[in-house]
Amino acid sequence: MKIYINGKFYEKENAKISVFDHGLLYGDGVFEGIRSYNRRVFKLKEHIDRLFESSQSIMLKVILTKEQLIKAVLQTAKINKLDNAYIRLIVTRGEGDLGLDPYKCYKGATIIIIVDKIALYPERLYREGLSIVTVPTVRNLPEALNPQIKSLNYLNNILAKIEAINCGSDEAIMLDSLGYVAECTGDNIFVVKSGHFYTPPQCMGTLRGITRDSVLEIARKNKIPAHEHVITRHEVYISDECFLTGTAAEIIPVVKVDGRVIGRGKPGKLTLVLMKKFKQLTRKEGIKY
Ligand code: PXG
Repeated sequence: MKIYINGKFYEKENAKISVFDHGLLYGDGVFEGIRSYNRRVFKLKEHIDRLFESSQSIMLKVILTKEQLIKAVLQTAKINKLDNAYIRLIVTRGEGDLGLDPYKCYKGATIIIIVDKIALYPERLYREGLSIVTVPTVRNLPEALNPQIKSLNYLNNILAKIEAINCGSDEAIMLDSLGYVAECTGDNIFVVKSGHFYTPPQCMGTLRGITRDSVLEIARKNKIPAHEHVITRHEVYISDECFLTGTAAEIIPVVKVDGRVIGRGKPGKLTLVLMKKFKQLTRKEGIKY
């Protein structure tokens, strides 16, 4: 496996950056999780745009231009000879001293790690559906650390994941500070009611997921009404179907929430149609390498 760091490729055991990098010391940096299918990087431009939005918001200078970053990702995918891959693009604040001040940092690292697969959930759960729970840890407040910023600081999500696992559950629903459904620890959430899709609006403390956008795009094309709307736990409990979306997870059905069986307790019809359409989309779109 060849890992890209600042324009050079290293074997895994030699791929190292400084312990003084604020990405490590403070989670000060941004990242993207990207996938490739059949030698095409899916929604690469969208991921790069979001990375730049995250870095703009935290005043982090990305050394490469968007075009150079796209090239670097494609080159990393090509050099590693993987047809299907999970690509982690990371930009750190760089080396500083043992103080918060980001203006003292230099040598920000641009890192691209690529692996042949990522299994967020066991394969069985794509057929059977997830059982998820609402957890006490509230999603970061947009006015504190906006979930739109895909930063290296994922403790908020990790705490929620710990709570879910401690309850014997596969995944957590995180609420926003008002008590509305925000998102899961690494996925966006959708419910289906009477043939309509609903997902929380991005302003309510959710990441604007690229898979979420793909689902909204598929819904539009297939004339499935889809709404970005606040969702309460009650609305999740009484939904006909529920599913999660994310680059790593792709689209995964949910069949139980806080002990309530959703629909018939099996992956829903529209969810299954959507999973098929999403698969088709991933096989035909993307930038070739
Ligand atoms: N919400 C959060 C908090 C995320 O971290 C999503 C939603 C879905 O966004 P995309 O753009 O991927 O549809 C994410 C993305 C991991 C992992 O290692 C997590 C994500 C992506 C890639 C890997 O758990 N989360």
